[in-house]
Amino acid sequence: MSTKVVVTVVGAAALVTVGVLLWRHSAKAVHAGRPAPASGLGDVNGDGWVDQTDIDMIKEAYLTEITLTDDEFARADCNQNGKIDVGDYLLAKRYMLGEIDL
Ligand SMILES: [Ca+2]
Ligand SMILES: [Ca+2]
Repeated sequence: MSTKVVVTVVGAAALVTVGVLLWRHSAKAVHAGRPAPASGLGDVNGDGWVDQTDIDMIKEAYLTEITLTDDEFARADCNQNGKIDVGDYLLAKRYMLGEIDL
């Protein structure tokens, strides 16, 4: 095997390794979140997870950029005071980070 072939093979292997590492990292990032509590609080979109998507929905609902359905509203109202506010945002975020339970 010539030096040129060896360098090419090693280079290709390195590229595949970097690609796999990047793929695994991005796959992990997609699943960042925490399984929803039995109450469903915080899991605004109802997919079984409290993740950044839910946090963003609470923020956007608070800023009146989106309108939630009745079910989404009930799950977004983490402090159960009948409105979407900063408290809901903080509770959902802290739940997602494992700091509290809902
Ligand atoms: Ca969710
Ligand atoms: Ca609330």
